[in-house]
Amino acid sequence: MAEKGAYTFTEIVSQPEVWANTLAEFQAVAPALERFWHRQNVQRVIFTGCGSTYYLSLVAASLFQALNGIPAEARPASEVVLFPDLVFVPTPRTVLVTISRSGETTETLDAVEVFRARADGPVLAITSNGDSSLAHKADFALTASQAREESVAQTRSFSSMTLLAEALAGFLAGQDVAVALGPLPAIAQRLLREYQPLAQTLGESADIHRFFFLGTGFLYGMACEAMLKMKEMSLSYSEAFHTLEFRHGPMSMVNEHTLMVGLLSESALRHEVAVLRQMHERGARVLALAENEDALDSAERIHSIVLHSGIPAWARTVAYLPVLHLLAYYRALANQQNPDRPAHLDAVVVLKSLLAS
Ligand code: F1P
Repeated sequence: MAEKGAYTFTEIVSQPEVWANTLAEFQAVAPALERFWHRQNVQRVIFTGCGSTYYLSLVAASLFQALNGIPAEARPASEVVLFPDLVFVPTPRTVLVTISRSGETTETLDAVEVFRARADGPVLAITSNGDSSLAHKADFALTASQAREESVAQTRSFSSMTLLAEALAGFLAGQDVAVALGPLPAIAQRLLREYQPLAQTLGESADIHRFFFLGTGFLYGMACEAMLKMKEMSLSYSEAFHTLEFRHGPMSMVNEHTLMVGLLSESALRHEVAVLRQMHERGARVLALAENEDALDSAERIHSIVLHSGIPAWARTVAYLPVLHLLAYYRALANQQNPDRPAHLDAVVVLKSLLAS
């Protein structure tokens, strides 16, 4: 039997290589994607998935709308299925972008059926399983085939599918994807090497009992995914919030056994830093991830991860994640959990169809 967490660790540290392969896979289908998309006259985009891939949908929808100026939103697949009247309106030509590592999650497959019955538009899949039911049902599939995993919790599959969502949004907006996203594998490689000791130290800190992950804009969905990784792998108390929402109630949970993880943007930086400082004054430890080091001073209980990506904000979204994967991995080991096989969790949720009578 493999050593506890061996698959997860390998999958986390292989992200730079897998991202490079994923970008090449995207470039190979980009001309066909362009032909497919421009036949559609798209007026609205709905991104959907479950669990991690719902959080990915949040990231993807915000990036897509920001870059393309086309209304885009994220919905959990179960909500698409159970409350279609709250999702669909008859007029605008809509694309459903379904995201799933396995391509076999029942609710996501059901969402495709509901969409086909309700809306007149195509389905695009983002998946790491190009041979899945979802990929076969879709009108077009973007795959990250090198990102498949042995572990239950998604790490490199999530980040590689995020890369595909970034590439989709950037490419359709006329950006040069190779220029914008090409540096990401090297950036991830450097961050994993440079910050592995910090992730280990914080992950193993027995005095931290509560983890809060905060993000704004594109980074809110990433904060949610970092929260879920911590929860799934290590069974720790872990929550995610829009950064400024944290003051509106959740901050009552802050004490000296809290780690506040702030995924800092550039455009809202001073407001986000103000929240972290306030929680620091209440005794919390802080881990701030920012593009540049001038974001925070180095007070004793403040740790920072500096991205130095040099790429646009939308493109660097995925770069926040790999070190946070390591944080969850080390915390899981410290909590005597096996991150490869988290307790109470299946790699894919297969149910009787929600549409069955
Ligand atoms: C989605 C998902 C995961 C979660 C768990 C069950 O799977 O909800 O996010 O961690 O493992 O499945 P998928 O549709 O992306 O394959």
